[in-house]
This record gives sequence, C-alpha cells and structure tokens, in this order.
Amino acid sequence: MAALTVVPAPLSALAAASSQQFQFVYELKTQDEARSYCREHYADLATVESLEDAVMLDKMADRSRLTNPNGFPYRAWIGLYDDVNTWSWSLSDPAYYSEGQENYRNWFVEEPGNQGGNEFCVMTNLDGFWRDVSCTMQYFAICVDLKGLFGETLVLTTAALTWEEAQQYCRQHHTDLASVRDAAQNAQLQALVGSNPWVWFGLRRQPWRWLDGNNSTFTYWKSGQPDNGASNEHCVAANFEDAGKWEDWSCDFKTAFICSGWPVKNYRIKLQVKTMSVNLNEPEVTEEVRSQIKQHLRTANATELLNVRWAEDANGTVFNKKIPTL
Ligand SMILES: [Ca+2]
Ligand SMILES: [Ca+2]
Repeated sequence: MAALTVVPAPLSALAAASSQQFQFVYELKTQDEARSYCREHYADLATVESLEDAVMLDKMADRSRLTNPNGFPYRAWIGLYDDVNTWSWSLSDPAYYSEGQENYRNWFVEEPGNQGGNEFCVMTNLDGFWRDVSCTMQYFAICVDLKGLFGETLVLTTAALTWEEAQQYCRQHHTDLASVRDAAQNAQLQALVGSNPWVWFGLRRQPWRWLDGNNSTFTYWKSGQPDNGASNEHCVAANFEDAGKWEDWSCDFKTAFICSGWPVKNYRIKLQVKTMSVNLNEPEVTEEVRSQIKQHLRTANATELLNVRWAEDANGTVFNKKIPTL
C-alpha cells in the first residue's frame, strides 16, 4: 500500500489568502532559520506592506514572550533583507554586454561597504577604483552616447548632480549613464575624471527586498535605522519596544520571528492498486500515477493550492506488495 501526502502549496496559498494573516513564533532563530520554519509551517517570513499591517503586529505581539537570554528582547524578524551583491547597470540592454561583462567590477579595498546603511550608488575617481556611496551625493557624472556616427562616446556632465538626476540627464541628452564592461573601458572613464574628485557612472543597487517577492515599498524604520551599525546588518527585525518599528541587524542574530500565511495542512491518503500488469515502483509509473491523482484533485477541488507527493519508505520505495491472506 502506498501513502500519499497532499499539501497545500504555501506560496499559492498566500496569494489566494488575505495577506493580513500573521503568526508570531516565539523561538529564537537566525533570519535564515526563521525563513525555513515559516516556509515549512506557514507561507513565508512576514511582509509588512502597510501601516495597518504594522499596527496589527504591534497589537498581536506578546511582549512577555519576546524575551532573549542573549540580550535585545522584543525583536522579531520580518521578511526584509538587503542583498549587497545585486548591483545593476542603468544601461540594461543585454545586447550591450558580452558574456561576463555585466559583472565586471573594480572595487576599492573594503568596498562596497554600505557604510551607514545608505550606500546604493557607485562612483569612481582618478585612481579608477569604485566606491559605493549615498545616491544623494552630488557629483559630476559620465554619460555614454551610443547615437553618434563614431560608435560610443563618453561625455562628462557640466554640473554636479545626484545619481538619479545624473541618470535623468544622461538619458535625456545622451543614451544613459556609462557602464563599465572591462578594464579598457574603465581606463577610458578614468581619463575623463579630470580634476573632479569623484564621478558617477551607471552602477547602483536596489536595497531591501521582501523574501516572498512582494514589491511593497512601505517602510517603517525606527529613527536612525537602517544604519548598518555592525557593518553586516542585512536583515530586518521589528522592535516591539518601539511600536514594531524596523531595525537592521546581522542576519545571524537569533530572535523571535513573524510568519505570514495560514498553517500548512497535511493530509495523508493511502492508496491500494489492484494490478499485476506494471511495476508500480518504476519511477515513470509512479510519477504518472502521482500526476493523474494531482490532476484529479485539482479538477475536483477547483483549486491549485495542492502539492501531491509520495511518502517513500527508508529504501525510497513507494508501493509495497500486499501479501494476500489465505
Ligand atoms: Ca562605501
Ligand atoms: Ca542597525
């Protein structure tokens, strides 16, 4: 007899449900461990996408259980994180880059460092090495012009601008902010820096993303946060000593956490097949049976919130022969 488990698929379940469903888990885990836990038992680590969400969490938090023997009680992970390696070019046309060129980098030592937690744009200077800095700094910028008769021209702006102003300017008057595809192009840029201490070019990153892929731009930072205080604070916890406002923390900090979605329900179905004609443990046969069962359940339930998988025994066997009793 074979056992079959039917599991509502967590991500689809979240999409079908109101996103207002939250669950505090009062166990101390790193953000990574917390995410695994949430994905196994609910849908994901929580996305907080509105003031209503934030207020609801503040009401839900049981502060008597938000303790931490290692200090810093009252915190709980949410699903916000900062991947400091997701740099992208303003000039995004893939045809502009040969293989690997999009990933050419020439960082100065200990850069990118995201010092102060707000360095999302990249500049260079006479030494040709790159540094991440705050996008609101005002520097001259190097645009690229791909429209001319002579192929590609690099052009230095005539005024100091923020990174976004520079992008706007370059797109209006030329093609885009300049990309750097290899060392030779980096040298060309370097030659244009001239007497300017620093210049912008086209590299920047989008900080802070939700683990469940939600594009919400709502923020609820505690005053002074994020600050990347420990130089590696890439994960976010809500602080219920301060109305659930957000703080960036090192991701290996162990604290309570908040999941989103409904508890995952598992159903186990036992299946008896009366046939001698095929070997049911042939992987193709097993998969075909699984696929047909899934299709059937889907039709019957008019829902896609189902995962169907075999419960294998220790040897990886799905079907066991029933010994007939005499
Ligand atoms: Ca920096
Ligand atoms: Ca911090």
